[in-house]
Amino acid sequence: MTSLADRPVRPAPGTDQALRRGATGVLLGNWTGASTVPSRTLYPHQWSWDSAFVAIGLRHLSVRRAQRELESLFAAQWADGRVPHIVFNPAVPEDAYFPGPGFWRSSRAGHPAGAPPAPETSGIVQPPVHALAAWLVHRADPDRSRRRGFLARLYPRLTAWHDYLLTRRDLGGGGLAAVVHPWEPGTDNSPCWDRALARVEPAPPDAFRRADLAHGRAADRPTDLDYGRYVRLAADYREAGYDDRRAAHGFALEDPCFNALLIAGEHALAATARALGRDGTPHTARADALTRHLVTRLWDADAGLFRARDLRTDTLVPERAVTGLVPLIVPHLPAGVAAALRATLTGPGFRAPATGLVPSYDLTGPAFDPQRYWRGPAWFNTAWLIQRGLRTHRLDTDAERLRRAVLTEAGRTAFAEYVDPVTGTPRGARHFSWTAALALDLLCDPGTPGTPDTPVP
Ligand code: 9WN
Repeated sequence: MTSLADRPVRPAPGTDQALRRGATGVLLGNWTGASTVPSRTLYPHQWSWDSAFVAIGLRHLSVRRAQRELESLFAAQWADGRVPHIVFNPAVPEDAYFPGPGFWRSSRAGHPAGAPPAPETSGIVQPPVHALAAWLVHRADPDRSRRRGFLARLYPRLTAWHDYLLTRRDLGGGGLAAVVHPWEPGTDNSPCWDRALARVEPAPPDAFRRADLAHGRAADRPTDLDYGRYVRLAADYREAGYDDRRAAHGFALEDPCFNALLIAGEHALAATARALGRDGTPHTARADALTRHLVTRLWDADAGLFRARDLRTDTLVPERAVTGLVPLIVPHLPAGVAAALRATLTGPGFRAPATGLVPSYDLTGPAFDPQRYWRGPAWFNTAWLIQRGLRTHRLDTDAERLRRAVLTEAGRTAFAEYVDPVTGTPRGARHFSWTAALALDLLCDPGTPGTPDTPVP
């Protein structure tokens, strides 16, 4: 293991060697042998979009290990194409994380929907960052990737994953993928979900026991009432056999971040197909159609950002969140959209007093909370995505400012899970894997000024 830490990473000129060593140490410490836990304490299993972000950083340390990270996740893919949001490590005790494998019961309850007999997984999904991650891992060492047949093996799995989202999850019939649980967009406790969640009858408090409060401060984490609703939604889905055609889906929204990542993923699949000697145009066509639907259904020109659409009321949710800025990663936005997003990003709602990272929710919004999970704190993965988007649209000065903020804040906070945007205090877990991975990525791959940094070669 330690030999990896000693292996020379190709850092950009003038990089901070201590930061590099720190990030490497986090990724080595959180590696379990086949994948990386987000945090040894709070999240002791494998999470879906965490693994994709981790692979993007790991490729600078060990391409082989980055490949394994994604391969171990896709080994737990269901036959219907879904990639579960958690893959449980059987060696970890049931009570180390709630809800654990005993709650989800994927191998039995999910059997009709195509859950594998092993490993146990959750039944919901997370944002599709994987095709982009696989492409970036391939690009880190294309010869080695080809020798191992990495893309050739992953490509059918990635297309099945996107097919699932574009068919079973097009619950609004408008060509976008819907999320059916607040854990699916990855921004669990965002005020964007409040109204839809308020319609859900919470599970009684004595029906479950939270494990997160043993490791995280109650003021940082979701409330018990929200947890009761999370449990109810997940249990209802489980009772419907995780079958999207049977499930009532009391919570169904189209999230701009989730769908923007799907678009970036389709562009990455187009590049992947071409690298495999196949036709990339079906993926490009899909990406173009998705981009049109994203703009038609979720763009709010007056607010200068994308909003989530609640499919139960067929209305846009009024909340302004960082997820509405992430579509900057979409390469072909209509004229004026990227400039409007940049104006919102640098305006009073998202310019934080104590960090160069982007707050998860509008600083001036009614539900803003600087400490609580996705209701204000600034996260590193959204900053990474937005800096990539800024570069895609040749907004290099802003991109560089954000890249530097990721590096500074990752080092200053001991790779915190998130940061209070008002005081700069680190919050949540420390030695958090995607914070380390994405900082490492921006150290080693600062992007080329003036060049659109899209996944397409
Ligand atoms: C539920 C692992 C995950 C991230 C999510 C983040 C948090 C879990 C939790 O941790 O969610 O999936 O228990 O709160 O919100 O984005 O993937 O790091």
